[in-house]
Amino acid sequence: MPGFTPILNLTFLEISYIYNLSKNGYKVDKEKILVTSALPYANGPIHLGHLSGAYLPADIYVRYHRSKGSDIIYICGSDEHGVPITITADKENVKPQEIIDRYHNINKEAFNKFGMSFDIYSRTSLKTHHENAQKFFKVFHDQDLLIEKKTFQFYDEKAKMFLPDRYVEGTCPKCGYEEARSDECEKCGSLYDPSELKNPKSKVTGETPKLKETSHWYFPLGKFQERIEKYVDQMHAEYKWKDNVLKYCKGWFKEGLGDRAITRDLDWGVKVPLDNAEGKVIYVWFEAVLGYISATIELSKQKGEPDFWRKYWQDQQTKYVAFIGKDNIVFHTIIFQAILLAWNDVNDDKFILPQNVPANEFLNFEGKKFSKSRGWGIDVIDFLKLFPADPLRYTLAANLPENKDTDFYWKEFQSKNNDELADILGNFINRTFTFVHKNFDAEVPKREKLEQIDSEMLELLKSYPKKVGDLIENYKIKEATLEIMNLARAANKYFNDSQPWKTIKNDKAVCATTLNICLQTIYSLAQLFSPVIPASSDKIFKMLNAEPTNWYSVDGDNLKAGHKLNKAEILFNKIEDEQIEKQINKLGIVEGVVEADEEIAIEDFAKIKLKVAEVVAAENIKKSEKLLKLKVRIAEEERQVIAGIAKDYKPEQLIGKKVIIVSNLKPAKLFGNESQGMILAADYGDGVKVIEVDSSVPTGSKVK
Ligand code: B3M
Ligand code: ZN
Repeated sequence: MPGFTPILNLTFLEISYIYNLSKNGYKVDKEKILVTSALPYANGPIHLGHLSGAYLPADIYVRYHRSKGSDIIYICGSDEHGVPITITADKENVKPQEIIDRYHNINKEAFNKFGMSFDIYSRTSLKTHHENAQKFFKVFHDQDLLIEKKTFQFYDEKAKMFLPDRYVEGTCPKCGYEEARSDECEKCGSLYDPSELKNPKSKVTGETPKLKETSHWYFPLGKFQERIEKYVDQMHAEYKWKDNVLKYCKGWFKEGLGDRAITRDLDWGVKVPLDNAEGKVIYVWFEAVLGYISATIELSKQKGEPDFWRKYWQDQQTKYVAFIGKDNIVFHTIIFQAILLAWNDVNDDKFILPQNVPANEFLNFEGKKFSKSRGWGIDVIDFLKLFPADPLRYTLAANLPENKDTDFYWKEFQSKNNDELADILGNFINRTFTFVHKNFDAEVPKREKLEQIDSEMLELLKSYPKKVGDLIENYKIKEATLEIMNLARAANKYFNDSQPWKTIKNDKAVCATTLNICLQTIYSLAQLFSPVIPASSDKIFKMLNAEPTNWYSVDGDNLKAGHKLNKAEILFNKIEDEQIEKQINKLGIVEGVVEADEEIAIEDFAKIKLKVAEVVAAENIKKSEKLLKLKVRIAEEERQVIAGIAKDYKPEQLIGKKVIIVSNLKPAKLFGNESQGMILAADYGDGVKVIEVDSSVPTGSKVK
């Protein structure tokens, strides 16, 4: 097992390499760190849930470490093999290559726009990766580690093919879940032999598949169990693994690790590098984890430094952190370890193992799971066409599913942007800049005399880098984010309590001190927020006309008196209710698909009285862009209805139309006008259309 014990006999050079001294004398570790995020399948666009799981927390961690001066590389890329890809290709009737090219590019762009700072975003279809994965396979095969076994596997007679796991669905032999995969149950997490699956059905033809003989190579995971258990215990003892991750591993150990097939009968993937292996590829998970190494080798090639990757993967001083979502735990805590241990057993160039695997739980969307087919959720690439990345980064970071599943709500996104980024952070920066530009000629005023309130604020600033840094290093990134915003809150309070608008008149020295400290605080906020909202942080530095420094040199004394500031810029634009409502209304709408709704009884429906009405008058409502005031006639009766359709109709377009009204709705007041009913309209996300009734139907007719 590779050790993580520190080397004690260091030369002076090594010491200066490992430590660099920050400005204020803090000794800062110059750690060497390798970070990976799970390689997303290139079979569809990533959505917000992916970001919260394995990407944003890793990016914040990496950006923090760069700012601290750590020697860190961050590796990711597309996972381009396996059945998820071929299923998508089959559905669209195109070649897998077309699918991976499309989604690799879309996801790469989405990550880029989101501000992910990978050192490389590679892909497993590259030759570098195929060669690397085959090398591992070949070494294991040549060492007689792999076991060739004849097995029975599902075969679809009609499609004339062996069916990979995900092409077969049936009932889980352990828990009875009816949509279980051929060898793995999503519901209870158990793995079993495909022959144990009940009521199997082929997903290709819908037929019942037959078990047919084939042969595969198996990796003896069991041989490594003892060592992996010890490793997990040791890592947990030293680095405190997360409970969810630990629990998951223990469950696997209890079941006992057995032999796992690491080849498949498929033609899309990394070919098994043996003569007698026509039509067989390496199991996607076996090669995907090796994709992290391949991507780093690819990066080395790009740098023209072929051995660069070894400086991280094969230096026992490197700390390796693998960020993933909870559905990928076993592959990163057990299977990858076994592969690396098996390699290390027979080779001199030994790999390090992950020091931590901080898996996150899931992010849901407005109370439900993300589902493309039900139109529930939003892809990153689409989101970033509507709103900038930083408000999304901040909202997700403040709500990371670190210990339990969390939800993204559109309304919460709006309030995080408007009430926190704009009203707390943006406002503090804005009022400080306005004041300094007006009263101190856009220069950092001199700190002259410190009152208690000033010393306290400076103490707070000094304490922050370590406070936030410790949280990030312990993977408490959500808490770190909340703490940074707390500093902005404290800053506003400091501004208010110091009352510079008064002191400017009666004690200019005190006022100068206040504003000096406010500007130092802005500097601190720019640096502390830089991992979370990097683009905004850049803007703030630009406004300050200053450069970032080492994380641990941020101490309330970063701007010299007399330093000239630039003009203030708008950092965060407010998000209007309508922008949010439009998105909420789009949820659940999929063209060509009927959304599955909750059922109600006929009696429930009967409570709603619908009648035909004619619009006899219509006018705009002052100060409202959305509402129209209508007069409608229902038989002999006339009513006033306020309808939210002003964006789609001019008042005169409605007069004379026969519409449907909910006639027994409790009256409500909107913008001071009573509404005595509701007009039915179809909402298609980008607008509404009122439902019209044929003009021959008399008003007052019931709609049933
Ligand atoms: N592609 C699963 C996923 O995208 C898988 C991760 C591979 S990490 C080596 O969730
Ligand atoms: Zn099950």
